Amino acid sequence: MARDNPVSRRTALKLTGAAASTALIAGCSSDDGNGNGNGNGGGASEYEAEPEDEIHFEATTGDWTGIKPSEIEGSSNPTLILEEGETYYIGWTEGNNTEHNIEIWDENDEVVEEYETEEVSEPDDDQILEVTATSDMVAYVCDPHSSQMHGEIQVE
Ligand SMILES: [Cu+2]
Repeated sequence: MARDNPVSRRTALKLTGAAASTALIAGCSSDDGNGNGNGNGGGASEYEAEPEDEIHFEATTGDWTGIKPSEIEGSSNPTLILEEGETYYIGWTEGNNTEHNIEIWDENDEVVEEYETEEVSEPDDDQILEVTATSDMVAYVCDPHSSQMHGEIQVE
């Protein structure tokens, strides 16, 4: 028993060290994100949409960059706050000659209803989804670039 104590204390110290450096890293990145309300030098990092809003993005492969409304102009993957049962027009109107689409996902990364578009390199009106907000919606995503072009949806 007496022999075990130093070992477990050392293990505990090691774990504490790892946890401490993780906390440091997390602290740094959250500072970057919160410095002036957004991390990207653009518009707001979240947007409480009005019913019937047209919410347009540029598909850049690296992210969804907000075009309109003006609150999200330049924002990278801004969080969209929607009201349950209200309708919004969400999509992309500019691209970078790479194939993109837009889909609305639930928490299991499944498309909600049929809120998805064809993959195209030049956006047209078909890349705007008419979305009636439901509580299972959690993200708007480009399927081929779902790790980068991935914005959060909150339905209230
Ligand atoms: Cu894409």
